[in-house]
Amino acid sequence: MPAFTPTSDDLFTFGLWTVGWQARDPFGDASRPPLDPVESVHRLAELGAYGVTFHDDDLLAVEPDRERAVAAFRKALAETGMKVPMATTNLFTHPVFRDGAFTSNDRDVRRYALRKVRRNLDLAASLGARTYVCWGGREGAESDAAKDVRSALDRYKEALDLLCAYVKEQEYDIRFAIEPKPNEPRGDILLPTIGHALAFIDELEHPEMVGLNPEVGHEQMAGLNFVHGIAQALWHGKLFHLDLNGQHGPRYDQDLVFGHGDVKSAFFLVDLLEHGGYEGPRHFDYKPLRTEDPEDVWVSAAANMRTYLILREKARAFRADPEVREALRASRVDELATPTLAPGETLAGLSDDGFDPDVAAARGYHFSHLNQLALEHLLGVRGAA
Ligand SMILES: [Mn+2]
Repeated sequence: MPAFTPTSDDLFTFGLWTVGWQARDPFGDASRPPLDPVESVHRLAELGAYGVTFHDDDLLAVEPDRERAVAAFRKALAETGMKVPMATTNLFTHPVFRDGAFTSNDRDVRRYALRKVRRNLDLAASLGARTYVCWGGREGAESDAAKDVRSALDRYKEALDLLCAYVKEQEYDIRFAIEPKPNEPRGDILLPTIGHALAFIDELEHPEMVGLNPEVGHEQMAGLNFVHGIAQALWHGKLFHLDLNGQHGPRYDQDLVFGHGDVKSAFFLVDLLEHGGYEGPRHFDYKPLRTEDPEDVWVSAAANMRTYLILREKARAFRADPEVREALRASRVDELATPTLAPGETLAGLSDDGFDPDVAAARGYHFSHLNQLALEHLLGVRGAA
């Protein structure tokens, strides 16, 4: 039995806002005291994480002076060897952003939002971050009368074009990653899914500098298949980063521990990430349950990484199982990789080769057997390593 003990080679990262969440919700006050980011860096390093990520405001959790807070954070990184592969801006907590940041109807707010991002981009670059996430949680509306969506998209594009131009001017090695979400906190959020964001990126001045940071729970809130979304993002070369967590279908954003929601989807997600060519950080964006005490927070942080490693082991065993390989062949999964026409063949010249649709229609695909094999690997009754 493998130990499932994470090391920095596994590239596990956590947002400071995850373990640091004080568990305020719309109905209740904080259930945990503020957590010093310095403690988070040390505790996560001890647990085997590779790095941390942050919003500008996360650094100020216990030290309101920005300069002192940044100095303490840098010291903790140096002491632990923890990396900062990604950073982002809080454009949602302060009431100034209640109608959005880049797409607020109020032009002064939009200008303030750009300055806030610019300042944290400078810090992110100095900490070695390569990805800058844009989650537009307040970019949206509750009333279709209140937001001209076409103008809002113009302003969204303006903001990203300006940010890309700034990064090029400063010669920062940073790319942007848009994080789609369908709703919450706004009634309807702009760029609600992976597909909407992919189409938007094509309209930008520097599309090569902008990709995605999809989150498990966000796509599942929209009733969508996260594994398919990630596969399409990979296909477009746009999976710059991702947020792993758990969700039980379309309801409020649960941010559960990775695997504590739809575990079968989590299994196929890990299988895809491990075999699909994604080499970036495995980033957890979860919230320790509100019921938990400060020590439980670290138990939940460790659970994310352990679950990922268990699923990675199970995905490997699934792929290595001779019966699975046979079932994949029987289901003709590999045949899909063969181009439909032969080299040199044209649609005009496509002959029927004696094809009988009734004979082909009689051939079963045997997907139930394949799915059951996956489930049995996941349940631990097959391929125990
Ligand atoms: Mn979430």
